Amino acid sequence: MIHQPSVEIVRMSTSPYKDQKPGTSGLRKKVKVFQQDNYTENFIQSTLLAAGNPKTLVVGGDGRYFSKEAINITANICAANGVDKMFVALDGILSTPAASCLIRKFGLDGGILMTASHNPGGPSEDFGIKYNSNNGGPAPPSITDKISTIASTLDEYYTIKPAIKLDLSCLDIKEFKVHDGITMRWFSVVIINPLDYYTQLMKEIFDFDMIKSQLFGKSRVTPFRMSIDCMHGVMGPFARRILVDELGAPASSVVNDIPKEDFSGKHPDPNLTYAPDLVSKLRSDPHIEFGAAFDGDGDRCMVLGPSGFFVTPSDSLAVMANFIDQIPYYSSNLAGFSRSMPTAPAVDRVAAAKGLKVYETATGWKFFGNLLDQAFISLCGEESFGAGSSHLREKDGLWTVMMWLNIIAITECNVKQIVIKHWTQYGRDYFLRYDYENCDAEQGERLMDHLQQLIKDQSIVGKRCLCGDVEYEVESIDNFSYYDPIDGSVAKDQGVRIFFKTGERVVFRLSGTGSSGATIRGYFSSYRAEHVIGDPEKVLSPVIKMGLKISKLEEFTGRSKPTVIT
Ligand code: VG1
Ligand code: CO
Repeated sequence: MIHQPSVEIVRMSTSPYKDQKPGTSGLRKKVKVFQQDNYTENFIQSTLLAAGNPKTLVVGGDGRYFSKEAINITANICAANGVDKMFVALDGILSTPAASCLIRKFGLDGGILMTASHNPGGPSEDFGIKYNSNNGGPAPPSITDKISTIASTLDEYYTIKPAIKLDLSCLDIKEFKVHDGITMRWFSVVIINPLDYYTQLMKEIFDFDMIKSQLFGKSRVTPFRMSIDCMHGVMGPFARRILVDELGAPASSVVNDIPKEDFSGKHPDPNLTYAPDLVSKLRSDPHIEFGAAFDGDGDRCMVLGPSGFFVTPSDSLAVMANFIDQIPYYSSNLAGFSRSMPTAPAVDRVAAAKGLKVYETATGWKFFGNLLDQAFISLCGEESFGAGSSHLREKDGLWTVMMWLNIIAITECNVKQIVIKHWTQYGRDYFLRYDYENCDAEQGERLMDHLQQLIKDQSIVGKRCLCGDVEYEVESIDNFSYYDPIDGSVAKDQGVRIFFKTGERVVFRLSGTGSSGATIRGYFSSYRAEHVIGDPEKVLSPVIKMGLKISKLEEFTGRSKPTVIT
């Protein structure tokens, strides 16, 4: 007979923390901050209250340090707060897209994800908690604002005694009798393997047999070689299952596939700076045709072609948009596309050619949720290595890989050929992002205040500046607001945009995913209908110079160089 332990609800007094304000994607702080007395308990209690006391949840995360403790804390608080059923991922390993998949598949009320995504992990690094709603997507600002409001005055939370300690290492169902002194209810915990459900979803979208035979079948003259770097994040088991077990790629195609609590001491951020091993592997072995790297929680993906040919995420989105109607899952009811404001508008050109609408949102996946739910869009993405579609409500790194493999299979071209052909047809949006990490919070504020002042007095509009032999004229400067066409909500001050008469654009905004200080992001773009083969640094050099001059970035930060260029 299964033992069904009895637990009792207890009320605990606590003191509020004033800093529990979710950023672009959840609450991210140093592990030590989450380890403070009741810090995690308070945040989970506030989240459950703000979310309207969900009854069914999925819980898991990117496997980083402190995840298991946080999952257990969450289980105890959920049991005491009226949750009936909690699905927990095996070993706590749940990619962000797989969480979205499970919420939608089982019709759950929401999900609690232990992730700080691309931020480093380990005892002295970052931890994070994010709430997803019943559509499978990140909670909208209406909920995240409520979480911080509740957290700022919270003086009690509810938990159970004796405390539950979950064994996450095997598939299991556990039922607990929860008493509050008067009544009794059941709380069940189901440990599941998310791989099965996610794989099934991928099979609904993609023709596995076709991709398998085109890329890994015997008819191919030279075997297709790829290298997929999981960066010791959550994606190892997912990539191995789908790419190796299902599609038949050689086992060596997937590397760094064991999830580690500290991502092996590295920064699980898939870009040219933080994934140098993959880049040099492709550069030194021209026979590897395709490369990809994921971030810690598996929603971001960097795509590389032969010899390390780099595909900007803005171009990757545009190429996927160009081919999406060749995939039956999408072609029958193709809707529009969407991109975050800082993302270069390459996808807009594809939409125009296909007669589809494009929506420009604020930064952060939560802004795509309504558009996807109302079927306004089929595909969306951000310049920060995230793309996704109507199949889920999160960006999805492995889906991005599958899209590219599908495009390679149907075109019989490599990544570089596909992208160059795209530029030849549509022109090229040269794009670079400069990140200035670890600035002081005041430095970031002073820069944004200065830009805000320029918006107020508008004196730079019409100003001309000679760079080399080209004269640039500022056409407009503003701070982007996103108006949600579905619920009418407005997200203000989402990034300062400076447009030039000749079409160039510079954007500055502060990151909302850091755990301390400030990261300033500068985004520079310029379109060329012709001259599509060129070095972005050279092409964008005048735009970057103007942007840095107008913003006085060096004066405010003392930085002459960014920490990361993507
Ligand atoms: C960054 C990216 C943004 C992305 C967010 C969450 O936000 O710019 O596009 O949605 O990270 O991605 P910010 O505010 O730091 O610029 V993830 O993969 O870290 O959840
Ligand atoms: Co992520």
